[in-house]
Amino acid sequence: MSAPFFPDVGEPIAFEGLESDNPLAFRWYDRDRLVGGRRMRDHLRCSVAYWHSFNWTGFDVFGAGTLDRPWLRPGVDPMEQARGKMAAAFEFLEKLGAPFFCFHDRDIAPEGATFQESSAFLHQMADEAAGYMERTGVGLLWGTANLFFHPRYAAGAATNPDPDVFAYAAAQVRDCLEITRRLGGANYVVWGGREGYETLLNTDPRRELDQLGRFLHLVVEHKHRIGFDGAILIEPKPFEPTKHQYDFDVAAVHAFLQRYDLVGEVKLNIEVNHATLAGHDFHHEVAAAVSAGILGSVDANAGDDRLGWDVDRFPLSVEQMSLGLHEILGGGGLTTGGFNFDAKLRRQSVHRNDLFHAHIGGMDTVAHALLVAAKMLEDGALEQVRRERYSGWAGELGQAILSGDRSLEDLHGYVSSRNASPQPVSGGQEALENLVARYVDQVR
Ligand code: XLS
Ligand code: NI
Ligand code: NI
Repeated sequence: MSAPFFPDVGEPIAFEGLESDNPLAFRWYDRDRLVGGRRMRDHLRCSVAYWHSFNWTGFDVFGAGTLDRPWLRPGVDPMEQARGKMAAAFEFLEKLGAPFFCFHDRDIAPEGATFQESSAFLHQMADEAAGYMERTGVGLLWGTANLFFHPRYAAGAATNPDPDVFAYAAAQVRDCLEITRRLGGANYVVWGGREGYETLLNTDPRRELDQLGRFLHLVVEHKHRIGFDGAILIEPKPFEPTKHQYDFDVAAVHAFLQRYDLVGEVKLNIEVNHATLAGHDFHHEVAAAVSAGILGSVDANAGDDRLGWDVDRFPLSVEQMSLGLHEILGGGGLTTGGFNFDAKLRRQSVHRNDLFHAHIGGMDTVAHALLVAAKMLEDGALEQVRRERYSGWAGELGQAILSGDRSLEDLHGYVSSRNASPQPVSGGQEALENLVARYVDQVR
């Protein structure tokens, strides 16, 4: 087991443009191209998810691993395996030219026999990572603690009925936050995979939410204590693995942040397929977060129209990403956040090069979408329509209503005295959909 792990790719993946038929080149992702005065790479802040790309063998609930991943060979000392995995990861990151990666603590370091041993393993692997990051210039978009894999977390971490499990999770987060800070992480993510319930028959949701609120406060307090200047992000997901998760969607998390006085301290990491699972779409979730001022980052993947679980495909829909990016840019763009490909290969994509094809496709999709969104914004394509649509509210009646100057009684008088009969106006949806399609096709 030794480098190079990706011998078919010698040089970093280059931008070759739309004329290129080289499958190992970017057609849209032109990292230094200026888009609205900002480099494409700085707009998108693309990131590779360590867990799916380097830690997953292709196993699923019905079958064993399929992928060619020599660094995951069983029967090797776990720390030696972790080092091999990291060598493979940074070779890939450097050759792909992605500026960031993301990890769970248990992706980069194995769980030891005791908490202390796990903690020591994690700190050793963080030292290794620091060396690779220094040499390659790759940054850390976010770190996170895996609070869902180990059997101790079967009934949740912060929402567990046993306070000892809460304490264990807190201790794990304390270590992970610490190494995220040390590695210059731009964010720290909390995904509550088992913060929910399987049945209400044995669950006290009020108590569990209070526990979750307390947990988040501990994370925020510690962040300030150690001087971590990244953002704390919650990642909404409605269910899976549990039947119901408290962080259901953007609206539910926003209400949670308000209820526990965490607005201003915690933002959101929105995942495309989690939006779909919640019965929304990505566009909706991003718009909800931008309008509430709580957008942090994006996990860019896609679901499958016919599968109701988190399939985590690499994103291919330029339209979907363009609409999300249009909201993001309209809200001022990403600051600490980025586009993390929380996406995995299909189980039959067994060749190591498939990892490159997948990420190239994902980065090209978001790059193309960025150009579409920026151009639509520059042209005011939707803004003008929206402004016009609400123009009545700038008039006397609209202003008086909004400023609280009209009672129900007043409005009754207003309508009956004029015998008013407002007429419907076209929402123009089809024309707007065609307009978006034209931008997708025409942007270069
Ligand atoms: C799972 C989540 C997970 C988080 C990180 O569905 O997307 O991968 O992003 O814990
Ligand atoms: Ni995710
Ligand atoms: Ni997910």
